[in-house]
Amino acid sequence: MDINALKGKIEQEISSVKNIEDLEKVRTLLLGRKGILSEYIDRIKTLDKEERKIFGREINLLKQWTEEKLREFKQFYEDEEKNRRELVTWIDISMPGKTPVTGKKHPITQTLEEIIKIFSTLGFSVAEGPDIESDYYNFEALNIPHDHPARDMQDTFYIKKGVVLRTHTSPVQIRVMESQLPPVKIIAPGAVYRCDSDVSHTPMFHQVEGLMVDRHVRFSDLKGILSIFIQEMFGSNTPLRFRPSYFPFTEPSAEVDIGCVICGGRGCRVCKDTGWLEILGSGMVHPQVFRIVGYDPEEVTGFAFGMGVERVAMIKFGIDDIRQFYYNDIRFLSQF
Ligand code: 2NM
Repeated sequence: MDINALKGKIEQEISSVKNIEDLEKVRTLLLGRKGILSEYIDRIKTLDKEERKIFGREINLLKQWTEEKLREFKQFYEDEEKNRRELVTWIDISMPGKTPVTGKKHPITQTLEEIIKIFSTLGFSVAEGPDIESDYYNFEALNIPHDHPARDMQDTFYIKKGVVLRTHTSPVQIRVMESQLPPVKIIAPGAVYRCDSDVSHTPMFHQVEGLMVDRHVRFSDLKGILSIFIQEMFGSNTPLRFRPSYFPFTEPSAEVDIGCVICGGRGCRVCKDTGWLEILGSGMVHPQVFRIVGYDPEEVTGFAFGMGVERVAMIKFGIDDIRQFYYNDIRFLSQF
């Protein structure tokens, strides 16, 4: 019996092991009941006494050596498997988390809410009314004459004779004045409709109008409230001016301009080289409007104003095409 040849064969088998499955196959092959070593052990019985003693010891040592080697290999593959598992499940707690994609409020909603917040702080409450209005509330009660261009089919969406989509939120204020006595201090935010469409007009847009009626309300109150609004909305260093204007429902009337936010007042395409941007219209409520709603113009006075929310948002965010707000392109909307 050639022990060295057997050892060579065992070493060769062990070195062919590549993984834990190979290892179990080789264990059976070498140490199994019908394995190579058993075969040799069985043959010891056939030897004479002296040889049996020598080979018995040699084979036994070889068996122990083989068991030890297979143990080492087993340990190696088990450690390797354990390391691999730890590698995949290891969590680096210093890694930044995955930020979930969240929706945002539409820039017009953001602007509208900011305007409402400022006037709420100044003591105005919010009033609302229907989008579909009668000719009476939209025009007649506002002292807008029958031949006024604003009533033209070209500007107003007529539902039928005497019924329109409101062209401003002023009818809300008429309804409030009809239903309650002064003092009144309200803003009327909401959608309005005009038959017009280009870079600065959409057929539906939003307005915030305001109204303050009480005894002794003066033009200086209008100036004070609107100056504070402009400073809150566009920054405390924003230049502003009150420019004489005309509306059928106010007398006197004034438009409020702010220094052009694009060119800083030097003159550019956006402000048409005037250095100023028109932000809102305003004035002292016309005595005729008060008579229509049943207020006594000898007892009370008031100021009113109105602004386009899209226009405010365009100036605040530097948008040059109003239609961008309504394409619903997420690449545009996600910037605000
Ligand atoms: C504006 C400009 C000036 C206005 C007037 C009234 C009411 F109902 F009191 F007569 N509401 N809103 C008004 C005044 C609106 O928008 C440019």
